[in-house]
Amino acid sequence: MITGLDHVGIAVRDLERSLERFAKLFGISPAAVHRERVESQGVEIASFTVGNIRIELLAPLTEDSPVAKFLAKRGEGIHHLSFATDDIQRTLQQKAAEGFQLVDQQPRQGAHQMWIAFLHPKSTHGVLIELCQPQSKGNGS
Ligand code: CMX
Repeated sequence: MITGLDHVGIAVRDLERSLERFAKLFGISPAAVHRERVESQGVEIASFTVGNIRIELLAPLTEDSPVAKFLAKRGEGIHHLSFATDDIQRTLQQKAAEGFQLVDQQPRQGAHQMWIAFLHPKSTHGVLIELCQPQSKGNGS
């Protein structure tokens, strides 16, 4: 079951400059920013919380990563919406059975010690949807 919005992913070219800008906008202190490299996804992230929603800035680590392709094709902006699920494996199976196109057949390791898996934007009206589940709440299989 999908239980709520976990975070909004925003693709950026320059992580430092965009972080400075968004930190000013939302009044975020450097200590409240989580930084992480997710090599498997080819991204470096900076994330922070506004109210109860996490904002995740994503900058590409390599030129062939999905975020680099996105920036080249569409420019900076909202890259994905991530929704929390209490059982990511089951939710993936259910969404596939309902006709949604899976990017990931199996959950993968993402930032913040989460299992993550994507649904293709072609099957969700142009919005890249991520499902996520904390690794502490199950092994993703
Ligand atoms: N949102 C909406 N549409 C998107 C998109 C996005 N984030 N990324 C790509 N698209 C669209 C493209 O614009 C293109 O549309 P058109 O055919 O109309 O031009 C279409 O999807 C295909 O795009 P593509 O550039 O040819 O890219 P691919 O098919 O090779 O890959 C996708 C698209 C979604 C499968 C790939 O980006 C992917 O696997 N994404 C999931 C992984 C990911 O994004 N990781 C980074 C974040 C990691 C994290 O959060 O930790």
